[in-house]
Amino acid sequence: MVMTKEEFKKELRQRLRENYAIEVEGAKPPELFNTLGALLKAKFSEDWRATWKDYLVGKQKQVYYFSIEFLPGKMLKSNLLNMGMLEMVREALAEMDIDLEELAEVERDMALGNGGLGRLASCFMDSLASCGLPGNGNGIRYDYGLFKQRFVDGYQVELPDEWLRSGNIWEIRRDSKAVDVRIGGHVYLKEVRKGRLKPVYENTRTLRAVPYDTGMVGYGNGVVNTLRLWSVEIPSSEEDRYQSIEGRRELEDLTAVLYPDDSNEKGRLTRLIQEYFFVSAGIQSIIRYYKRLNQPMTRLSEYVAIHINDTHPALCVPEMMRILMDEQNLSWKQAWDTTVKVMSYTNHTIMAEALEKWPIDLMKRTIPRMYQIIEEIDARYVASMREIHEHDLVERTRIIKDGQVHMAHLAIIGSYSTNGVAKLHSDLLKSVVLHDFYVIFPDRFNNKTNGIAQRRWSQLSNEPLSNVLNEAIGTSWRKNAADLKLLMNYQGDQQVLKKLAEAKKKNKQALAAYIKENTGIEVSTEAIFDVQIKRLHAYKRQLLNLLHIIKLYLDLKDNPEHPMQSRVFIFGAKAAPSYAYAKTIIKCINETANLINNDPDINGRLKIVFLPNYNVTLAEKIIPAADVSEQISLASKEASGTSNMKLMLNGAITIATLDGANVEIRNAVGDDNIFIFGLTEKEVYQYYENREYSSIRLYEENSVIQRVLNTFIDGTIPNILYEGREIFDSLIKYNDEYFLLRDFDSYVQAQEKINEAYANPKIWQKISLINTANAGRFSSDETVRRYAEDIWNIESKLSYSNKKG
Ligand code: 26W
Repeated sequence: MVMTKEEFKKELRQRLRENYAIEVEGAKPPELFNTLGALLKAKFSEDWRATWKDYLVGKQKQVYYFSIEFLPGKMLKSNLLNMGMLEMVREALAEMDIDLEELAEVERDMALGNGGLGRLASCFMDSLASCGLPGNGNGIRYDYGLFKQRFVDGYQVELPDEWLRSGNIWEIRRDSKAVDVRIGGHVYLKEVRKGRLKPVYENTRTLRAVPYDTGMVGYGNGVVNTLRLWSVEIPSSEEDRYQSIEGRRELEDLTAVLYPDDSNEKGRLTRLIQEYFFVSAGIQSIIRYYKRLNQPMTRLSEYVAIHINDTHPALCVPEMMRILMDEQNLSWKQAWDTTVKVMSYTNHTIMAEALEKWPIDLMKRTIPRMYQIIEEIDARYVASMREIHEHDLVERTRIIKDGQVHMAHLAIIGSYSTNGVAKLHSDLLKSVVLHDFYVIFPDRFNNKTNGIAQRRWSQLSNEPLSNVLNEAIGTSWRKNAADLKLLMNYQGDQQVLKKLAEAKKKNKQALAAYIKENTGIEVSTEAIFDVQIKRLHAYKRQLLNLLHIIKLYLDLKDNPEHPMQSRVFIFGAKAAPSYAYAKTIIKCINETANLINNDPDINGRLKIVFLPNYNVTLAEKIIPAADVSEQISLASKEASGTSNMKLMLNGAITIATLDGANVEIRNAVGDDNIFIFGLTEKEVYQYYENREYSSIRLYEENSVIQRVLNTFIDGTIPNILYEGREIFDSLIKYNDEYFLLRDFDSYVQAQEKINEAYANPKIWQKISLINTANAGRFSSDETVRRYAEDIWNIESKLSYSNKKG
């Protein structure tokens, strides 16, 4: 596949002439980017077709990863890296006075997700292809991605992300693969022959689902899998029904926008239609493909695995039942046994408000056939379980209750595997959140700790570090992240430690330049770059981070001579537009930043930088420059976290509660190489048990907390008259739901330990090395291999073809 520099230059010139009638000398970044993209797509399409053919001819079992969110970010450099062309193309372009980085800037972030769940899905797509595993993504092609964030007077303002305005070079529209999805209307069952009921639909609406395929290129292995994203259109059969523009827009708007909530289900009609739309389209296209294998439908699970990424695609269960019964004439039992053997489900959050529960009437009105089947699943579940389990347990676990359809219950009952995304989270699912289901289906519960695509999060975003690693331990880590462990042999090697420090400095200088350019704020690279990057949510406790900063500020105001390690606190965080409290915290952080950044007494020793529009590409700029990784959620609340793994891989040192995957990061590096503080999840649950948490008492007993909190209402922090009161009341009047005041002191102490460690570069750099060295286990290559082995029972193309011989 790989071409020589000369061949590349020749083809690029040729394509520019053909597509734009221009010479390379006259070409601008947008034309160059599109031409380069088209050239690469043409190159990997050979492998794409071959991969698809091998899977078909080999009748190889494939997994279909259903996710309502995917967050690939930019793909140019990732495709170049995985095609083994990055260095060659960078040089070839340079020889034509073109800077590859400039072209990469042109590409719009593909931000079809909110945060952790969506990015994990994209890391998995990269790892499945790079491990040669037959894995496909199935989702929605939103016209508008996650909103763009701007700060106006410190407030978050949302702007539409029209990412498709200048087209998307990576996708292929597949008209021939379009399918119809039926919604609305009424459905009743008519006996067509003895004992065989068939649904009859009346005044339904038909949506045309058109797939757009994007190649998921594996790392240096010639494997190219498919990410299929569906877009809605008016079916030609119903053209006359949509004569008015608004009528047409109303339909086309169904998949226009990504819902920007990442932890609060809204129960909106359009969201429900979105969930059914990509599920039905996806399963129809899978069954169409499966028919080409000429195998009985009852053996579907031997060739197809469907993964339900959180509850958003849980309608996969009743939709598979509909197709197997209504279209493939299987009996209920045959259909059910087949469906359960095909489906597996991952839970990504324990937050009650995030668990989807759809009102019965909304579902009945919108997807009547689905509701009919869910009702039958629920009835048969209750009937079968009543024989073996006590009544209340069955009632608590049934799917339909108190007027709502509990989507998590549907996903668990309708699949053979339910996993959490970190050990602690999976244990909490079994012991607390889904304990009733664990009692009923103990064998279905398992853990699959999250991972990250180390190629993007080190090789692509941190070349200074990657070069030091290549020099010290060779390049095997690029293919096999576990080899990062070889770096442990250099924890005492001053040369390597020095080079690692220089790489970090280089990245800090690059970020400092970006901060200056985009915010006007001057930051010193001598300071600790302390980073908290994740969605804004009360349980993630960005507010606790702010309370600590205010404490440091007051200390310096009290005693400007006070020897303090200078720090730059870097925040990146979007708040769901309807999440008022989160937006209040953003305002308070920005106003505190104005106060501290411009206070002559502080004189630059403390800086707060809230970078707007945090997304994948900004993460790639911030993470390599980070010294400290803030993972400070209240124990038990963060299912896993993945920024913690990315920051660790890039040599940042973690200050963390024992929550989510932080526990496994601590196990990996040892207590000397991480700064742990705060309540454990057991202690948190104890407070829930004995209902003894009293923030007012903590406030009254702790003068430091008093001074810090009073800055929110005594005018010390300007321009937050309402917001300051809201924050103060949330902590004192409403008893501090996420125990910030309880963890404050130990957090401050852990931060002081960080100052001490940072004051000794040798110790600091050694700890940083140990974190990078032990980050290999958090590669998503590892994670998907475990899913493949333990859940999906799929094997890599390589091992499969060897076996088939
Ligand atoms: C219905 C609204 C909604 C939308 C998205 C509810 C919940 C979600 C996601 C499940 C939230 C999410 O992204 N969860 C994060 O998933 C990551 C990947 O597993 C974990 O690392 C994070 O801890 C978890 O918060």
